[in-house]
Amino acid sequence: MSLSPRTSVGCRACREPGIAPEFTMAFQPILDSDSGAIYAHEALVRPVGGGSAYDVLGQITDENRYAFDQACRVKAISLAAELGMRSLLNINFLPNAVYQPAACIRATLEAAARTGFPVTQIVFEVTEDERSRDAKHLMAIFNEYKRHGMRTAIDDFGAGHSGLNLLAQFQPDIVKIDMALTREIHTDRVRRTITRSIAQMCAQLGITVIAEGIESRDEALCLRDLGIHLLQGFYFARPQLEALPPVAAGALEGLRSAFPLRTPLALGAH
Ligand SMILES: [Ca+2]
Repeated sequence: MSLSPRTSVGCRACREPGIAPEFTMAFQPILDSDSGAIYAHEALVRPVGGGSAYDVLGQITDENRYAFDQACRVKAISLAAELGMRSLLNINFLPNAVYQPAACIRATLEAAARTGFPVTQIVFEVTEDERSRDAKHLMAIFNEYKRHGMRTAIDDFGAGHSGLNLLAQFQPDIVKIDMALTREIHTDRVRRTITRSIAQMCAQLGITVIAEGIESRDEALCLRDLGIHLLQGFYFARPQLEALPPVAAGALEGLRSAFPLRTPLALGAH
């Protein structure tokens, strides 16, 4: 990243936005496994017509990063409004594409106003890799988003090195636990111990926890035992292009049949 985020480069980024690659969004639901309701949908970048996110992300350069980041937000909000999304909308953003937090949020606010999508339903997710570069800059962005009533999330928590450091400086609304911790968690005592500690820590800080990358009923049940009921992953639904996919028939029932009338166990009970 050659651009310094807090310089007047931001003005140039707005005047000379570069050409962003063509793309669209797929959506993946995040399930509230207590109520069975959809808590949120995450918007995920895809090539038009389908394919891998990397087909698009591989075309991002320093020149088009700003335009791409802005276009992602507008696309996600427009599609969410078109599809009648009633849940939260999680948008991944690139902190290094934001130069001046107040100016760079304008297109997001305009897209929300134009489409009638409530800004209070928007959650911005940021990954550990990105944020570790400049925590102060990220906090300025997050504070600006909060000022407008949007929520913030730390993505891929537990996959990198700086999560706890950042958490000490800034508490987001949501922490998303990375699939590196949730994969096969029911067979791994160490992963369970770490994840339980994260859940306890977040509960004490008033932060909502989502577990991502859930691919099996056993993983989902184990995470519920650890006190985490917001779940995302292929077990419930694969991302679907420009659509809001339903949760797989039987997935929620699969959880309920294991523990009828179950409420999440008290943290620290295991
Ligand atoms: Ca994400």
